[in-house]
Amino acid sequence: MHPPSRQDYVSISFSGQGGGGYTNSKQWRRQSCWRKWKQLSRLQRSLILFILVLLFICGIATYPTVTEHLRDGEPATDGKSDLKPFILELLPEPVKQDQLPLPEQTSQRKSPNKRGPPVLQNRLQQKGNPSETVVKEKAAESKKDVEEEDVISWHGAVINTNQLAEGTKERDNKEDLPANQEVKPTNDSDVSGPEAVRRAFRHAWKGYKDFSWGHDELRPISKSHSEWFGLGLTLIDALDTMWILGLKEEFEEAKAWVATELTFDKNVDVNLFESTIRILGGLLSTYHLTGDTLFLHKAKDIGSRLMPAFNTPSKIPYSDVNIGKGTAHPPRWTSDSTVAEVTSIQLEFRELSRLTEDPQYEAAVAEVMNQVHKLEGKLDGLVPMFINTNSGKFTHQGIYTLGARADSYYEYLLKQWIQGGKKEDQLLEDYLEAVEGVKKNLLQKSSPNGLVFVGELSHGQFSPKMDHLVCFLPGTLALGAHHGLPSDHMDLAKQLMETCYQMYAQMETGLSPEIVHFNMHEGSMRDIDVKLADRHNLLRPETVESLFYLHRFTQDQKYRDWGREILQNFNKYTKVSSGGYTSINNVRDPEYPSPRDKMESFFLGETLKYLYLLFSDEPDLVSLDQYVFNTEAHPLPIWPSNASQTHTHTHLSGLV
Ligand code: DMJ
Repeated sequence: MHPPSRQDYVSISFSGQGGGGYTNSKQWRRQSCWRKWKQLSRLQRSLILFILVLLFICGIATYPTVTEHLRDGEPATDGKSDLKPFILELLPEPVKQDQLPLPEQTSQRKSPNKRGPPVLQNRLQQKGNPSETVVKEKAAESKKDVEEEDVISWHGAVINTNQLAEGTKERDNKEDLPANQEVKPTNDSDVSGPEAVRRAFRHAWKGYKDFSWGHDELRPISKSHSEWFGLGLTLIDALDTMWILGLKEEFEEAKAWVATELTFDKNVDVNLFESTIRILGGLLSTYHLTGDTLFLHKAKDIGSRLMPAFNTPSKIPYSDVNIGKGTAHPPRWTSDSTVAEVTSIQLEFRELSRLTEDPQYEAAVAEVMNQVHKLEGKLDGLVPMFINTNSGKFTHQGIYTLGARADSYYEYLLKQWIQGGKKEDQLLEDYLEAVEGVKKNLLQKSSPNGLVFVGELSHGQFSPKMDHLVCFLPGTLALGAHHGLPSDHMDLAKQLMETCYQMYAQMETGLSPEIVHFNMHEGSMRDIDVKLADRHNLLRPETVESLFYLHRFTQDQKYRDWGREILQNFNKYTKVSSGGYTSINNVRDPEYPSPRDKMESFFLGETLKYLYLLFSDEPDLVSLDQYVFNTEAHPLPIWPSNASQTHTHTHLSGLV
């Protein structure tokens, strides 16, 4: 006889309770509970039920998020239990730095321009998302999470001790105190105008120099850096800003790095659009401002290395290029490119052709514009968000937005027309038609205060959602009016400018979230709602960019006042004591805006540059009759009618 196996033993020991096994034991327990429940008197049962109901009500009453909704008269839809799945559905998990793919592997990081897989981006199609009203519960939760690891210095600036390398902990503890004392928030509001911007730039630059010199982006909280392309992105993006701000010393050290360290002969994947607007655009504009051919040579080098992107069946470029290998490819998940990306590289490539007298660059980007011009699938001049690199046709049709993935298509229609001396009628016609398309399909007014806003359309259904990215539009409309387009464009620009300002002013920190939703129902209590997943601020430039244009053309002081408020709030909530500024997670919580530990290169390339130009009294500093800014705020010359003049070497702010 063999000894009983483990299985035999289990089956024997449970067989008396109805068949054996874990499931049956559970069944047996349930039956016995039910029997006991039945044995209770009616009074006893009622008493137990009453206590359970009481406990449930107490639980609800002590849960602040829900009760605050009730107090506001809003449906309690963002209760804690369904919050997590809601956030997870909208946002990919924040990518930890050490989980990021190496630059050699891909350029497809989580881009601040939201060029990720469409499924993550198309919020229009997500039904039933609860609006955020008061979100203190969630903020408190995240605050608690981070507090366990961080030491708060002041006004939301946080030293994240957990993220520091072991070796640097001691040093930081000793050095933080003087750094904190050095930066006094009250002083920032004492200084206003261009000097305040110079000061902000120096502070941002200090962080970049100390902790991320030669790398792509500063991570100011952890005093480290992040790499996207591994090409010194912030340094290149900031070159012409330093020149315009008259920061000679900083400019010279950055130039020395470009001369001795910057090489594009690297096995890295870069995103065609991002590297065109930031690197090619930055180098070209610095060449024009300084006349230094170092920058032109570098521009030509990167420009020619980006050309393989256009080797596609349709000639609509791929999103990614390996600038070392000379190969290009679409993102991993699709053969589509983003419409804004393929139609917002034209200013730079056209200028490169003019300077080098090599027509290949201009020809490649003109082909894209000609194809997009003829494509079916537009709605009154409005374009879908995706285009296929094989067929050359629009995909994911039926969704129209002036925000992510479409925004700078409209901007570059107008700006190419201006760049080329207002001769290319097709560009102008497409732009004018699109502005009418916006008015007809996307423009609405909010309730109760009638803010004019640009919403989105999804398969005929209007959504009152507006990205902060859309705030480029007031500036672009005003620029068009300045160059002779209908004056009602200027009227609309002013109305939208007010709305973009309100997106800041109505938040508790005075800083705009990434996305807002406008209320349109009569009797609404407030104009603007913000969803939980949209409360972050990435130090974006679009609103201050438009303020610059509006002030330049109207000289209305209020635009400077609004810009000053915004700068003060950047200083208050995003400035990190040891150097740099950080994007934040929650513009609705002034107590704890929750730093994200990233200073995007466009903060130096765009945001601070436009603020400086807004405040500067230097007449026509970077004249809008001589220059057109690319979508990353790099000024490129408007082509003179005399084609032999190839650069507009301008000595600005006393720099030679
Ligand atoms: C920048 O890279 C450019 O302005 C782009 O057109 C949009 N996004 C960022 C800034 O928000």
